[in-house]
Amino acid sequence: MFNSKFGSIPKFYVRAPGRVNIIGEHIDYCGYSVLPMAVEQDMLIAVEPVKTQTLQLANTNPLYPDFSTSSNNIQIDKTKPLWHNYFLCGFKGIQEHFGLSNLTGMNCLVDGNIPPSSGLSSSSALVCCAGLVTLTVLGMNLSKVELAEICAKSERYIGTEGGGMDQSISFLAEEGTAKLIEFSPLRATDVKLPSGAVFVIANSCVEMNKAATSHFNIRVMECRLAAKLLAKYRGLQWGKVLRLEEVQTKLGVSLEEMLWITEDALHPEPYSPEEVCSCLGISLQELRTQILSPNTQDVPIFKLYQRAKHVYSEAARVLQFKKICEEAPDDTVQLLGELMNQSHASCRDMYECSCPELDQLVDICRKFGAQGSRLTGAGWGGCTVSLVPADKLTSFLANVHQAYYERNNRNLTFEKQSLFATKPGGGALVFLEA
Ligand code: ADP
Ligand code: NG1
Repeated sequence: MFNSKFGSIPKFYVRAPGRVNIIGEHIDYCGYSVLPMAVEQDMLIAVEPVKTQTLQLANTNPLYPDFSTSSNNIQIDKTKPLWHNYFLCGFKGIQEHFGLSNLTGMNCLVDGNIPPSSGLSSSSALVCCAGLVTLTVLGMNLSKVELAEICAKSERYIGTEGGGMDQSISFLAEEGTAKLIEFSPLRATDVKLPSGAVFVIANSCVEMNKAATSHFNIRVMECRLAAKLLAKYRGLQWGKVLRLEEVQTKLGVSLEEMLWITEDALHPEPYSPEEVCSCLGISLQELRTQILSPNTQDVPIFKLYQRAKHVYSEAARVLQFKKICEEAPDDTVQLLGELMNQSHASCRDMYECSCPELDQLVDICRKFGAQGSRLTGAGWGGCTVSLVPADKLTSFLANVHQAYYERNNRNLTFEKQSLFATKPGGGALVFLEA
């Protein structure tokens, strides 16, 4: 296909994987550690550097049209998350990091098999792959941590205010191990998953594009406002506080204590923008221009209590999960499953990022033998991840297939990618011709 598109052959190839987040949902952008692993599905780009300053992109999937632009005038339209804009995020991130305005051009053919908008990070895999393509074309070097940080920052050009989990695991993943990803500074530690159980991904077949809706950014802003209100309540300098983790660190208290402080400081009834302004002593104009993102300017209510409760409890569950993996007691699988179930309940009830199909799928997975099952990724659709004892895997797959996919006549063309067991895969790579 590369040959028929560009009349030449690629000089090198780059791959970057998607991921499944085992536990720790919607807490990376609050500063808290998460526990993902890379999946086998990835973004693969065939590349030929060219002498002109033209960037030409093509895709093996006809859903994604060809695109061409000058490599020294990169424009990313935040209002339309078209596929090529994700590539441009990675490209621009590297360009800016090295302060380059004149980049050589390239021909690229993209091929991806991560189900899009399904919580397995297809978007970040594309951004990371494009970043590594650009670095390779330039003949420059960066560490994996630097690449992850650059791509986490540059993916925000698409308009979503994400944390760094997806880009970090795409670069730092290693085959055979999940990773605890910690931030500020970014680092990844191996987490040995229990033997005797398998992680199974099931796609609800409901797609939710983060950049095309405001669901995701509203949650980020609710957490930001909760952090400011909590900081002000405890007499901290709240002006520069952006993340819930900063409040905990500044107060020097445990996550459990943060849950108590949340009970005291915030009320369960939703906050209007006017109430937020009066709590912080700022004007509506200041709230909009100095705190909220462009696509959350007109949000009528903010649920600060519920979001903070989810974040602090989920952050604690991640640490418990890692500890159980390390200590491996006899009932490891059961304990991990319970934490995954608690995580789903909190995502559904406190963070409101589930949907009826995900809740149904999680129930079906538990009914057919999963010790734990939860939504993974941003939610509002997309995939679940379930922890299934290895000896139940075959019957689990058959029963879930029948109960969710056959019975509901779900998108069968997607069937192969909809329900599968997965194990920790490796991170991004460059393949050069020998
Ligand atoms: P995810 O949770 O998978 O990251 P997003 O909604 O954030 O989902 O991003 C999905 C977007 O990523 C798609 O709408 C598309 O623009 C882009 N994308 C995903 N897979 C591919 C692919 N194979 N080729 C090109 N673009 C892709
Ligand atoms: P996905 O599942 O790829 O939409 C998003 C964010 C993550 C994280 C999760 C929720 C981006 C690129 N990704 O992931 O940082 O916040 O939601 O845990 O914004």
